[in-house]
Amino acid sequence: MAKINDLYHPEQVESDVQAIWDERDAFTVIEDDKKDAFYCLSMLPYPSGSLHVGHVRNYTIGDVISRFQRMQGKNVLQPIGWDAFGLPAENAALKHKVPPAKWTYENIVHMRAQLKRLGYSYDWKREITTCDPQYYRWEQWLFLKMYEKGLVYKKKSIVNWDPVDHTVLANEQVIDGCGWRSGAKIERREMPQWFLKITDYADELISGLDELEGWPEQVRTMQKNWIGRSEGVNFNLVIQDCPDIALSVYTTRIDTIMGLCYLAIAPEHPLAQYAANHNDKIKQFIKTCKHSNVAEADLATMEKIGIDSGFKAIHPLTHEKLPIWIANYVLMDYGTGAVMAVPAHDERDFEFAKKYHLPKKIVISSKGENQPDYESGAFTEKGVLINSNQYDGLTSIEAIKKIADDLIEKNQGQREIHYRLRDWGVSRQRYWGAPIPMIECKQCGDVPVPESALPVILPEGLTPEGAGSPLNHMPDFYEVQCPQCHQMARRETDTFDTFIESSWYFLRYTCPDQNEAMLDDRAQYWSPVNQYIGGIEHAVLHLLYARFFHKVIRDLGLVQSNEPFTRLLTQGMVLKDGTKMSKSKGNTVDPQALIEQYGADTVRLFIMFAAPPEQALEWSDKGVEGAYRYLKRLWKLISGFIPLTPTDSNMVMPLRTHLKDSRRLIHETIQKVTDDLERRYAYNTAIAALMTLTNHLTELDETDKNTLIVKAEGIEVLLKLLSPFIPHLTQALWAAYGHSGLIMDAPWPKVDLNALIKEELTIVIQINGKKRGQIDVPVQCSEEDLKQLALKDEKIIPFLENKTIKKMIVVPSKLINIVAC
Ligand code: ANZ
Ligand code: ZN
Repeated sequence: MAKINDLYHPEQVESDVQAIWDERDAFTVIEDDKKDAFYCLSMLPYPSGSLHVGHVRNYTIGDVISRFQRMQGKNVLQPIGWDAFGLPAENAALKHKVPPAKWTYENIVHMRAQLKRLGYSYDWKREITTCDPQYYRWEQWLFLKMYEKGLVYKKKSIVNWDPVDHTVLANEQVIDGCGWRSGAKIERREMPQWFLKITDYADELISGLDELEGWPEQVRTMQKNWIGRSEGVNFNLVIQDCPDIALSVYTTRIDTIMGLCYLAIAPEHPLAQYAANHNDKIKQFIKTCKHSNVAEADLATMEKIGIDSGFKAIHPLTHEKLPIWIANYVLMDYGTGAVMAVPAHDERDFEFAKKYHLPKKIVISSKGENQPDYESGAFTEKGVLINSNQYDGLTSIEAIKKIADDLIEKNQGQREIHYRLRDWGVSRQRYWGAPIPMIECKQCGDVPVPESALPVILPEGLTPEGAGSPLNHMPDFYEVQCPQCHQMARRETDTFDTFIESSWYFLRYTCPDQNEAMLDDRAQYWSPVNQYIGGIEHAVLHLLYARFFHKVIRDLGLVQSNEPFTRLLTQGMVLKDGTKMSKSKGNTVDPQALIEQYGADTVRLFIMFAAPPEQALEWSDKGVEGAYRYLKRLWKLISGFIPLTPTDSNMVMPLRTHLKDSRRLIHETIQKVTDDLERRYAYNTAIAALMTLTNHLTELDETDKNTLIVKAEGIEVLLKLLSPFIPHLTQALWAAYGHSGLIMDAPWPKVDLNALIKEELTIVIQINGKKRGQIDVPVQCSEEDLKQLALKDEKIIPFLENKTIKKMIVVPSKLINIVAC
């Protein structure tokens, strides 16, 4: 047996153990059909400079799961990489005048070292950096495949334009309607951009959610709401004196059609544009709308403004003439860009009608009563139709069907399904992203870059200076020959949204060295990811885009599964003094300093012990110290114990009761910890149970043979069960006990069911319902024996003096109640 220092020196222990892992290449994993694959993935970090506590939490959870599964005999893949494109690198470039590439790569070097210091069991041979052309060439390739399949199109769409800096801004760069650097009022500008048809998959993205039983319900609901499927009716209206422009509206409440009082159209609607040509006031109004960038979420609360277009539409059923208003609360890219306004039954229409003194007509009543009073606001619920001629008396549900049927029969409308989900605009007018592999030719139009010319490499040495992407000032980049007609043409200088890189990286980890194809058979072996771990902030966009890409890649025949992530764990925030840690609040904790002070194992243990993974974790310096003190005690217990040789380990039977209790505790702990790790994600209670076992084993200090044997068993179990949490300490002591293999490759302990059997039970004795004592009895003790034992108990006898026993009630294994008076 190697000599063990009886004091815990985490720095020494951790660097020694990490050297052993390196030497043995312990974290490299290869595909093996004889073993069950388990793919455990934590969301890849953005290389912002250094790890924050949230990262440490995310990655520790992932590492505990990976190590646990490995000890269960699974072939475990746990990779890591860098989400390396994005805006912060450009901002840093502006500030420090360094190219984004240099800043990014330097950050990666630092953060990689931090991850290694924490002892995470990543297969570093599979590391991915998304700004590496060998990575993004395959998403360019995928984009071309999607283009071939009709899943890509170009469309004019609105961007935030900074008129001073002459650049497009991301939404987060627009603060209170002004550019973050220039302070100039931001304009809405239309620019041609590339879109991916995620809406083609909208139905499957909803129905697939049912398959995802391993996801938090909350995340599934958020995705469902985001996709926002709605069923409604689209119908056409004739515009008086303007036969050339079509007006149709989309409504989910066709039952309110008799309450239609005016029409509202988006400022970008062709009719609004037409009206503007003849009217300066309207022109001016549309210009004002351009300045306010409306997100869909703000529609309800924004100030609603509008102007009468002067045109009138004919009601399809009553043939009444209705005014057509241009209104900022109608979105051009939802439905038809026009709304049938029903002020009595829609909040937005109500507010607008009130402001502009437009009429309202009540057509739905809650119980079929005649003149309900909806003065205070709109009545938006469904009910019974009134004031609706032949439809009076129908319920909303009946009317929605009947009126739709009637309109369809008269060829005036049709049923439609709409989604709130928009197609995914992937063009970014930014430098630090993957180039979009397209060329614009004056003769041929948009021409895809031929596959053989991939990757389109982003020049790395540039430093953006604020006035738009430097690619636009680089003819070497954008001047190219058209692949079709060989005339000079212009390469696309927009880059991909960085959500693209994170939409498929989990598949590329399975075969990162494959240079002939995007994916190979290994993707089939590993995917889908068995366990995905990351922040709730990615509940909608990242997870939705990744699901979309996975389905597209499936349809290309490259994987077979329908969904990318079988189980999902969303870890909670890390708080300090009850608020979210943030640089601006100055309440951050630097994990690096803690690792230097206490070692990686202490930090890992504290994080897993302080809270269940899905809940918020309140940071506590005292808690960190507590974890450290526990590890010192653990070290002392184990290093001070001399393990037995195998020939020595036969117990002398029978075992005394208290040693049976010890064995029972050991095996109950295995059972509890296994269940906590496998099913419940309850790492904190698993650690609490292991601390209890540690205390128990510390108190077991006799030196007779049986005690030593039981203690040896307990210590081995303790080391193994703790090893996913504190891999360094446990490996060091494992080796010191003479094991040549790694503890991470040791099999997870098995529960000895015999050890769980309780031989004695503690039974509470009550007299007239009050607890008066307790006795230990053999498990097989009969009811009759139990009654006799209770009556003879020393504590009980005095209570029964001069009393007659009426009856005795036994609750098996728990208590006996003596009724006496
Ligand atoms: C008449 C009506 C009466 C409506 C009523 C609601 C309540 P979802 O369910 O999200 O699909 N709408 C349609 N197109 C719009 C656009 N481009 N911009 C803003 N609003 C638009 O919502 C469909 C409802 O949103 C439609 O049903 C329409 O208002 C409005 F008592 O039509 B409704
Ligand atoms: Zn051409």
